[in-house]
Amino acid sequence: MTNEDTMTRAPLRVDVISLLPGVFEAYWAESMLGRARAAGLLACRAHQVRDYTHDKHHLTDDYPYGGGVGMVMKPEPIFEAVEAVREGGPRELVIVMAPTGERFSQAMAQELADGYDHLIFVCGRYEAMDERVHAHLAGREISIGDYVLTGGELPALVVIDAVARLIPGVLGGVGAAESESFVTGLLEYPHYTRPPEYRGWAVPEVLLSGHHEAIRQWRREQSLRRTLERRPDLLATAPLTEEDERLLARLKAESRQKAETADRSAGRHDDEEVE
Ligand code: 4G1
Repeated sequence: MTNEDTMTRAPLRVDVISLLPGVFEAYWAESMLGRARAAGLLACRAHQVRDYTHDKHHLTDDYPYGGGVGMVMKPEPIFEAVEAVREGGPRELVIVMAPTGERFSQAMAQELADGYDHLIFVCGRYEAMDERVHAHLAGREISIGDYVLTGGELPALVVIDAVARLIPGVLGGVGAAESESFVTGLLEYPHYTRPPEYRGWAVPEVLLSGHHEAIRQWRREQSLRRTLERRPDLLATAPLTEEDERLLARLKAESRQKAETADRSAGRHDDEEVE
């Protein structure tokens, strides 16, 4: 038995500060996080930032100092909402979702799952949040990628989903976490289920053979082939066996040969470059 089988962890508490808390509640209610919540592994709550305003119009945004387009989220309701949910424990972290944050990754999801019992997410709307939120409230700033969005809600849901499924017991059963591409460091092999033929597209014969070693080899080759074609950058860090290295050398030689054959049929010779 391993430690992970016997050690229990504190349930993960997640609080979100947002102008659209209903978005979170809807997703949590429908997804498997609902079950994890019911099982007491996760305690998720979304809070309306507008509830922390004090003025009669419940204003959460204002004009930018210095002028310019768009509105800026006021700092006071955000600070007060975070202070209302904060307990101040050592395993608590305030995460501000922001396009200027660190790029989110599976490694970061693992760090958050392992390192904290209480995550507080702050989501922006409008053009931006007042800089004092970023400078003096954020324990960490995270971005899920470079594109323009209307708010930080979907990014926060992405991070919460990736972290929550790493909490032991949240995922329905074991195993899935093991073979995933981020664990092997390679892209995944293709998956098939019934029927064995659909619209003339057959499932690869080897998968129906019951020959476990042949299946393992086929899947590994598929993973390596796809990674070489689509994400060669991953090969620099993926843990590879000698068998993998031999297979990769063969696949690389194969693709070089293919390229040469294509060149010859296009009337090019040896080192000629293609525009
Ligand atoms: C400039 C994207 C602005 C967006 C440059 C990923 C995006 C939070 C994220 C924006 C947001 C780029 C994220 C932009 C996000 C204030 C409210 C910021 C929404 C806001 C590339 C709008 N990961 N975007 N600004 O989208 O919150 O976490």
